[in-house]
Amino acid sequence: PAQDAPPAGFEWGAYLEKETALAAAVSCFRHAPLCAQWDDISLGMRVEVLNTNAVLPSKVYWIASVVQIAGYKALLRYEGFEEDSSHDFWCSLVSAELNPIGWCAMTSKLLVPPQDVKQIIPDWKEYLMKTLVGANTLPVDFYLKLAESMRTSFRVGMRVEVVDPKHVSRTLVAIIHSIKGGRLRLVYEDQSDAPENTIDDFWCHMASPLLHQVGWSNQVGHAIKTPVNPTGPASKTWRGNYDSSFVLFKKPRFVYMEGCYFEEGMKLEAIDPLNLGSICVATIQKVLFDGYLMVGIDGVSSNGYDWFCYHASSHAILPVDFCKKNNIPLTVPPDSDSQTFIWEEYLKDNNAKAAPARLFNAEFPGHDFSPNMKLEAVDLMEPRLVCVATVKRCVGRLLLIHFDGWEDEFDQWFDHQSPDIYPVGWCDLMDYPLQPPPGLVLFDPATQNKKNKGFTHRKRR
Ligand code: MLZ
Repeated sequence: PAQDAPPAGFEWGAYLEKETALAAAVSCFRHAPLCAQWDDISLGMRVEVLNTNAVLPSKVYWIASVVQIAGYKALLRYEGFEEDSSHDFWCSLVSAELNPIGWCAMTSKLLVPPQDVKQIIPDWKEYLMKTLVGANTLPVDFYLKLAESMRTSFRVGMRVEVVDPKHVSRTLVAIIHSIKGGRLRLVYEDQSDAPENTIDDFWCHMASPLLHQVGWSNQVGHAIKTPVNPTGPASKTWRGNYDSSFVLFKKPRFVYMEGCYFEEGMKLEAIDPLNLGSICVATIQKVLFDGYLMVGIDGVSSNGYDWFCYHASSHAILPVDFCKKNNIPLTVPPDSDSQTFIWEEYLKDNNAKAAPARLFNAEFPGHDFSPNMKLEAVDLMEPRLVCVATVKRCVGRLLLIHFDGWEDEFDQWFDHQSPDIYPVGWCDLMDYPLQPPPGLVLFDPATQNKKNKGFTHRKRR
């Protein structure tokens, strides 16, 4: 939609240079298109690209080498400029503007050296022969692989169940309205709470743990807001064409629920679903089927409306003392003092036991993220927004993500395999609007004119 047009002016290349920062590599993001192919992309690789340094009436091309890689973006230098970086330019490696060596010959395009180097090199043929020996180029099936990795079996019109952001302990039925880059715009079937002339919607990635097939809530014993009365006003109901079938959804890792397992009342540490930058003292409030758990943050409310469903294999739930061991400030209940909080005493005072550490998913294959790396990350409190962001801390598999230009209060913890973090250049590839750091671009209609359509954060606006 027009109102979501990216605010002109943000360029990753210039921004990275200004911040002297590196971008996390595409291969860090398991769900990102071409993740598995990224080993073939290397510095010094040669490509054929439009020559913008020419004064000819028709389009001509030239060979360039990759001098820097940042996510899906590359800094290119036309062949012939050698050590001269003054004409370097950033380009997307996945924009189809780059072609393998040999493409011009194959498609009868003209290769013409840039205006500014033409004079100094007398014999181009010989020059290229020398410089191209042993050089890599784009794999021939690069764009085919790209197209393949962007395919999805989700379809517009499918009905799904998704967490109710205004009431996170229950789900709602929603319809897939559109799909972009694997992110789904979901429109709730029941629009009776939507203000006049607006549509209540929600964005999430198709691999999001918040998304389920129709029937899931009943199957696992999760609360669901009863679908609207079908005789209600038609304008207040969105109708889907068909139910999402089970096969589309990534099944969480199997957990044994027999024997020693999570029990109601056990204490743990958990990422606060409504304040994703804090890890809190929490309690297992209910054990559902298929390994799902309802977790409540201690001391926030007692009505159960913000109990949150985490799977037992989720990396958002952690054993007691996780924060202490990792030097992370633990958020304690309002009537406790974080300076003096000791788990052992808290458990005794509350006559509760800690969930045994062996029940938590400790699988960690390792990752290549490190602090200060830049990426594009979803603001999960307003999941329509994909923002310019930085890895602030890495603690095991968890990443603390900072949104550039926003206060630390907006920081959020993500699992390194979260489907909501993307390489630099992902928005560009998907034609999805990227939220630049505020202040860097004068006017950003996407964040300034829209009301929050996501979760109600415990503290922030
Ligand atoms: N309504 C919020 C939007 C914040 C978006 C931040 N993303 C990192 C505000 O303007 O405060």
